[in-house]
Amino acid sequence: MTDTLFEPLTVGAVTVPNRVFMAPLTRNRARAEDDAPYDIHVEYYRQRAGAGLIITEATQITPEGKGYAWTPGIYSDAQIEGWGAVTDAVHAAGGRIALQLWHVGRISHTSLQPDGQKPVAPSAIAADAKTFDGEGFVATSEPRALETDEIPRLVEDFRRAARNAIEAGFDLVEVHAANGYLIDQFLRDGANQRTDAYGGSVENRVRLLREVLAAVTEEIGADRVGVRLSPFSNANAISDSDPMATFTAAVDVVAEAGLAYLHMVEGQTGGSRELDGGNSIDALRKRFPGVYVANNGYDRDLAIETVEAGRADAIAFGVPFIANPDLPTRLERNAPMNAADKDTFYGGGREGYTDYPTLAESA
Ligand code: 8OZ
Repeated sequence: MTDTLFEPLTVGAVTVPNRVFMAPLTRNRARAEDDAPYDIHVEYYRQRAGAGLIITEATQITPEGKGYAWTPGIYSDAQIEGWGAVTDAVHAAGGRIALQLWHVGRISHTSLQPDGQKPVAPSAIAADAKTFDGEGFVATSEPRALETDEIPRLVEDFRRAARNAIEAGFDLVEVHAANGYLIDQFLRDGANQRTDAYGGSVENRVRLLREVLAAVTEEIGADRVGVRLSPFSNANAISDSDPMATFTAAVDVVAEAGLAYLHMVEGQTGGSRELDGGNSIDALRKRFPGVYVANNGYDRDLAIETVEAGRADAIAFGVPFIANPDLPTRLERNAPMNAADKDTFYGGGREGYTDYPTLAESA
């Protein structure tokens, strides 16, 4: 008998051959002059085409959505062309790939923003967080609060990016609403102190998420759209006085939008899976009737058991996929894993990126 983890699954418009997904992973290797992916990205993603679904690294929808050095975009012709070479290579290797649409909001630095402007956010409250500006780690800049009449433009930026992703050949897009970036900043009262229709009540704080999902699904079809949430993570110093209430409403918005999948970071991003009393991933997950993708700290046993028990439909692996391009094969065979080298996670070229061997190459 095969474990369900290694069996096919339909995710909206695509059917995938296994439930071992590649989680979105920021690697800071885009071409410096135009934030476009190029040859090394083509090779990196092609090597990982055995994933049930690849979800790309977070990709800024506009220059203003950028918060770190050397992250890729999806707003220029050169970027669409670069990503087109990536999707062609993944498809030729038999894979499927989603683009993660990203706006960092206040997690940025003026030196990374167009004309050195302040980053934008729901409120003019700096995050107690750091970013990487290409030379070192720097405190994130104090943002300016978006005017109410700027929000339609922001929603249109997400819509256009989704359209660009389809033009570049992506099978799906994933809206990044996790880890303390712009949409998460609107969701949570620690970052959102607005007094207009986008702040205050939970109903108002989920409004941006609802409008972004409406625009993106209208543009490319709900069966090509997923979303990532991190309800109980404090990544990038995000906070909320009642995350269970906030994310109950947020998941209801995702369910109403009829998305292809819901992807959640369970616990602290890249950290503990423990939740405070009263918080429950399971209770949130049950409110969404579609495909549920679980992430954070899964090993082989927990992944097999979780999917077998029906607690998740697929598992997204991050760090293990950095070091093991053929991760689904290794998991299925219970084969040894390559160790990941943290020193080459962010920035650089092929080293620590495209040089991890497959099982066959190691033999
Ligand atoms: C690591 C470094 C920079 C950004 C996230 C996009 O946490 C990221 C990210 C991760 O979602």
